[in-house]
Amino acid sequence: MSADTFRKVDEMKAAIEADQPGDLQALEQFRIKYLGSKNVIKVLFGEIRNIPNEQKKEYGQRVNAVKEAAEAKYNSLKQQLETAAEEAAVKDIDLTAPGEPIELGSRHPIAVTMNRIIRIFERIGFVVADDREIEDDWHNFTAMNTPEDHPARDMQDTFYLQNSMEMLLRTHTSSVQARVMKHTQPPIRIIAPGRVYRNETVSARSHCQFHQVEGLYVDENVSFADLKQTLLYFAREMFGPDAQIRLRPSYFPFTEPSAEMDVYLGTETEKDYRLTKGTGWLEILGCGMVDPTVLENCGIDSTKYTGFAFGMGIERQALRLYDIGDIRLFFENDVRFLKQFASTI
Ligand code: 2NL
Repeated sequence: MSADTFRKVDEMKAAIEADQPGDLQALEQFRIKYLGSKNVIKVLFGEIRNIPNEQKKEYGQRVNAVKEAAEAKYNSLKQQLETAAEEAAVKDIDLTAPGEPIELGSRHPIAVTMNRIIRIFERIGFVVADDREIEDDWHNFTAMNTPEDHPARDMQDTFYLQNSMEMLLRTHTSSVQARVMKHTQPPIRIIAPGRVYRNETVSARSHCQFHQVEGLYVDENVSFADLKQTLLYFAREMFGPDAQIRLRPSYFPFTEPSAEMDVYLGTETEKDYRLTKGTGWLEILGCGMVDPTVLENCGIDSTKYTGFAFGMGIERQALRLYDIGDIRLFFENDVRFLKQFASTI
């Protein structure tokens, strides 16, 4: 009886030696058979209870040797077959074949225009600030001195989140600047570019989403003269060294005094004539001295510090820069439109 059982061990050893898996699939079958959770060697181990006590030790050692032989064979074959498979895969690659061309994309004209504006202000020390598009009522309106009954706060003009009148899609990037002022003491010199939203009927001239660059400079002794010279520098960088500007008195809840700035393009080209309605002057931004209430709202001592701020829309400038007739083209992601800007940086 026990000789029979010993013979089975020898047969198993011979079977393992004879088994020659030729590929990784066959090797996996080998593994399942001899090393898997229900392997055939376990049956041999189970037989140990039928072996007379004086032979148990030898029997156990021989079955162990079979198990180790199976493991060793599996490990060396695995390495061999994997290497062979890798070599076979590489052998079929034609290293002389021409590569797949990578299609070059292009920057969106709004991004190009916005980056140009950012670079101009970066050269005089402004740093980009960025924050969320879904804002709370406080950062978008209250901090900016916009009273409860101001039309901007109306459901008709602002997108509120369905479950809360406290949360909305920001209507300007002033909210970003309010956040910076809350956690930074002057000097502050930032620009806040980004997407903003207003509940407007979409047409060729206006859209419910658009882009803005706002700027803010707060320090001791910041004056309206600093504002004017900063904006003149910007106009000359953006529109050429001969650009002229004019400031017209205006009103914003967050600045006092406030102004709107026009740039002189002239009326020589048909395009400039049309764009400026025959006046030669193009309105490009709103600006003013930051209202002391806004500074105080954001934790800045208005008896010690003053500041100027400005805000401009990007779409109108991009329309002019590229002579585009319809603002909706910016938001339709039509590649036939976007491809035309492939050569811009
Ligand atoms: C416009 C006018 C403006 C500002 C934006 C601003 C920001 C802070 C404090 C005070 Cl944190 N003001 N921003 C000031 C004046 C005008 O934008 O027509 N934008 C398209």
